[in-house]
Order: sequence, then C-alpha cells, then structure tokens
Amino acid sequence: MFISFEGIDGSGKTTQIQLLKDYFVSTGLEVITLREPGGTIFSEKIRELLLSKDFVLNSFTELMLFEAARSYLTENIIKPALESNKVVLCDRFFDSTTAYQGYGRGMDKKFLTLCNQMAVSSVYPNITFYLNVQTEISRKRSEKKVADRIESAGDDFFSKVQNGFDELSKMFPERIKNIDANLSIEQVFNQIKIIIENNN
Ligand code: T5A
Repeated sequence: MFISFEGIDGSGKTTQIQLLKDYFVSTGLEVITLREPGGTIFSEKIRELLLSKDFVLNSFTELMLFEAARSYLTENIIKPALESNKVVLCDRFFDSTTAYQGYGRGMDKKFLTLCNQMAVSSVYPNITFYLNVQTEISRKRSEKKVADRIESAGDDFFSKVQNGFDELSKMFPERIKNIDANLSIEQVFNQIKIIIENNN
C-alpha cells in the first residue's frame, strides 16, 4: 500500500507519518517512510538545491528539479518496495507539485499533470491524507524552524497553495482524504486511523 501525506508547510505530516508507521509496524507490516523531495542520496542532493536560499530559481527550473527527484525516488525505492508488499508512507508526492507550482506559482496545470505522470510512471498513492490546517496555526507550529527558500514565499503564496489542496481534495475525494489538522496530534491521528481501519 502506498500512502502520501500532503498539506502546507508545518501541517503535521512528519508527526502523523511516524504515528502511522508505528501503528502499521504493531500490526506486523513492513513499512518504509520517505520524503519528497528526498528519500535517496540523489534526491536529497536535489532537495538541498531546491530549498537553499543561495539560488534564485525560476518556476520551470524548480519544477524540473522536483520531477527529477520524484522520478528517481519512484523508480529506485517506491516501485521495488511496493513490489515486495511493503507499506510506503511518503511525506508529499505529486499533489504538492500541483498545489505549490500550479496554484502557488501559477504554472499551467495541464502541463504539470503531464510532468507528474511522466515522473511517477503509473505509481499512484492508494490514499492521500491532506492535513488541512489554518495557515496561522501552521505558522505558529513552525515558528522555531528557520524558513527555507519555499517557506519564505509569504502568506499570499500559502493561501493559494492551501486553496490548491482544497480543490484537489474536492476533485479526487476517493483518494484524497481531507483531515482536520487544526486539532491535537492524537485527534488528528484518530481521523487517520479510522480511515485506515475502514479501508481494510
Ligand atoms: N514542495 C515540495 C513543492 O513546492 N513542490 C513539490 O512538488 C514538493 C514535493 C518541502 C518543501 O518543498 C515544497 C513544499 C515545501 O515547502 P518539507 O520538508 O515537506 O519541504 O517541508 P514542510 O512541509 O515544511 O515540513 P515540516 O517538517 O516543516 O512540516 P510537517 O512535516 O508538515 O510538520 P511536523 O510534523 O514537522 O510538525 C511541525 C511542528 O508542529 C508540531 C510538531 O511537533 C512540530 O513541532 N505539531 C503539532 N502541534 C500541535 N498540534 C498538532 N496537531 C501538531 N502536529 C504537529
């Protein structure tokens, strides 16, 4: 099973992935956790370039780097893991590209869909948890973290990205589960657990 987690920065993805991993492991399943961009030495190098404030990237350069990191991760880690029946939990996948580069940066969504399809070559998440949190709450939660290049984009950008995730969850309600992430860590996880248990 392949599960991705989406949401604006600081929405609680890392926290919930760890809880879901522990839950699956306790049921005897083999689980791998990954993040995007990243998850392999190659893709982590791309991550460094993407998040560094040392470079000014235009939208196209940014997009190509995200897709290169994704293509490499999918081919070398996600596909083989799914073939050997592991559960794959991924912090972000192609919906982030639609939300950030499409809704946030204003890139053409049809073109992005094509790029995403090429990068994932038919590997799609079975479930996507969209951690839907108010921007003020996520900002508060991330207060201590030093903002990277993308996180420094400002409130207007993040409202557009948030709107993108809202739209995507309405377009693909079967796959993308809209989770109220304003609540406590335990309450957020309970919503996720109920969906996982009903899915079995
Ligand atoms: N990006 C990525 C694109 O633009 N296009 C793409 O295609 C892709 C794949 C990647 C950046 O790249 C962009 C999006 C991003 O800007 P990232 O590593 O995914 O960066 O960055 P973040 O989403 O910012 O990751 P974070 O680790 O900062 O946020 P998380 O994982 O969502 O949040 P988490 O779990 O670390 O929680 C943040 C803090 O809040 C607390 C936690 O303890 C932690 O301190 N917390 C809660 N507190 C109270 N109540 C809760 N329910 C809480 N849940 C967590």
